[in-house]
Amino acid sequence: MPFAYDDQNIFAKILRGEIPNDTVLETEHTLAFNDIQPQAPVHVLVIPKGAYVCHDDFAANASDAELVDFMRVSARIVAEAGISPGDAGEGYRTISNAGAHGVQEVPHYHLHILAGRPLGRMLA
Ligand code: DGP
Repeated sequence: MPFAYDDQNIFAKILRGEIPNDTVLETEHTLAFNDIQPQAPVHVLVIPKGAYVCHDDFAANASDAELVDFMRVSARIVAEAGISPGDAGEGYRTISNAGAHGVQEVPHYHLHILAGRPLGRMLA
């Protein structure tokens, strides 16, 4: 069954410019902005500009160009924040919540990038 995308979700409104955001990086297919309720000193949300509900919708249905752009933007966020272990940074965590059990609040696919403090062990 195809995913049903609700174009009234808050990130769709951000993408349409109907509500403001604190943009970190924007490309042709991707927008990254600071989370309004940061859970760590670095808390950036990376979203595709296309209408995808969650990770598997995006991963299965986005074009190669959208997928590559999204991943490269996520890498640039990490690099520019200086948090990559490859650059001797302190590291970070990426999270993507999906659906009810994943406790996804906003039904537009997004990747959380969290860093800047020890994040603790968290698998659930
Ligand atoms: P979740 O869907 O549970 O993965 O989390 C959604 C995140 O989106 C949550 O950390 C708070 C953030 N958020 C919700 N509304 C807004 C908003 O209007 N602006 C920004 N920048 N972030 C928002």
